[in-house]
Amino acid sequence: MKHVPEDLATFGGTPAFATPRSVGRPNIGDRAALFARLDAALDRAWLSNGGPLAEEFEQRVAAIAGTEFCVATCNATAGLQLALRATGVLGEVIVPSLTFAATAHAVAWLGLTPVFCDVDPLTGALDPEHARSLIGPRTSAILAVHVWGRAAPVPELEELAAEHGLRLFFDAAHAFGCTSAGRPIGGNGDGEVFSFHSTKFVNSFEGGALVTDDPELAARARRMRNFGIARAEQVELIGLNAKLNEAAAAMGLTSLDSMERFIAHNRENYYAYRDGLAGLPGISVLGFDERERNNYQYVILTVDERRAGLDRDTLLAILAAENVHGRAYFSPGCHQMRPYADGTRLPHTERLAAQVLAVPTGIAVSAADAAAIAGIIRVAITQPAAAARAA
Ligand code: T4K
Repeated sequence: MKHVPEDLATFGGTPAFATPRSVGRPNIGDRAALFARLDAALDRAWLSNGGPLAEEFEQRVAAIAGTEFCVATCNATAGLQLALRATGVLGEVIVPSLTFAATAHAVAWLGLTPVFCDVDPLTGALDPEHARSLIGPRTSAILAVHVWGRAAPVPELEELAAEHGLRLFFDAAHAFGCTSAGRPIGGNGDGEVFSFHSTKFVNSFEGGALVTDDPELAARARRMRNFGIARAEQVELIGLNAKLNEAAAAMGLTSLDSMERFIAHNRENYYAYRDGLAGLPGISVLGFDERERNNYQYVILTVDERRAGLDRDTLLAILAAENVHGRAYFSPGCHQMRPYADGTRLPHTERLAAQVLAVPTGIAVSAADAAAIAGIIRVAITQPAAAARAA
């Protein structure tokens, strides 16, 4: 346990952890169950193209999302592209800037124009009123994000989309297993897309899923996922190869088996951070609404330099010296990334992007680790000037 700044590794103290504690360390479920599924797939000699494991994965994801249809994909980026393309979206798509680049890239890669929207200054959720001001003659869709697993303002966005005849999608990459107003995230708007990337709390190595209650969208996306093939040798649509293979599905199913354990573990870590950081000036832990079901997979702090005496990047460096690898998720906002920067300014996004810090969680991090990491932050914030000089 660190008590005074001299204990910090930046001052030459011993690093708090001998091995790294990192954001995004994969949760790994029951290896025996995984290997049994892989064995069965090898015995069947059916490794991709709608195998039984991928189909079972789709059924289990749809049940959790509360949707009629699930189209599993090789990753969420492809899932977003299928959703947009299968519904014939053209022109401009309103997206938040405070998100991973994939949200904007999915739009731009299809030749559509992402129009960046500002966010709520506290929660980081897309601001429906700013979105309204961005709607023009070329706008055909809104792609909102349930950033860090907290729901976007679904009812306001549904109203806005209906008022202007826009398609509405949700990038739910972070929000698998969560609810919004008590309903599972999955069935909102025209469709929602989950990520099952290795860094997500339920992972399939790489993977994603488009979930929807719209039979036409599901059918078109399913064909487009497999080169637009309707039946053998009959290509009806321009498609891509976005299928989930059987090895990925085996991992996905094995992760689903342990999902409740992963959530309970993440929740404990979240409370260890929240308790350990309570009352620290300039440090806030983004809360979870306990009336909802949450997956607790991202523990997000904001570092207000004026009150904390340290900026986010200095704190990241202090933590790195202790073998604690946080991430600035998401910084900069997409509107300031090279492919998109055109001088647009989004004040709330820019402030949050400068302050956000994701701290390590997941099963590779114990609640005691989380408490120790909070302790490091407490020492750094208590003597900010000295810690900043050293970092
Ligand atoms: N929409 C949103 C809002 C998203 O956040 C994402 C992805 C997407 C869409 C697209 O989903 P996918 O198409 O990927 O399904 C990582 C992930 O690659 C990315 O999936 C994720 N969001 C994003 C938030 O994080 P990077 O570039 O930060 O990854 P990287 O390689 O720096 O690794 C992150 C951390 O995880 C490091 O501390 C290392 C650790 N790690 C990573 C991997 C892959 C491990 O310890 N083991 C591993 O196997 O993007």
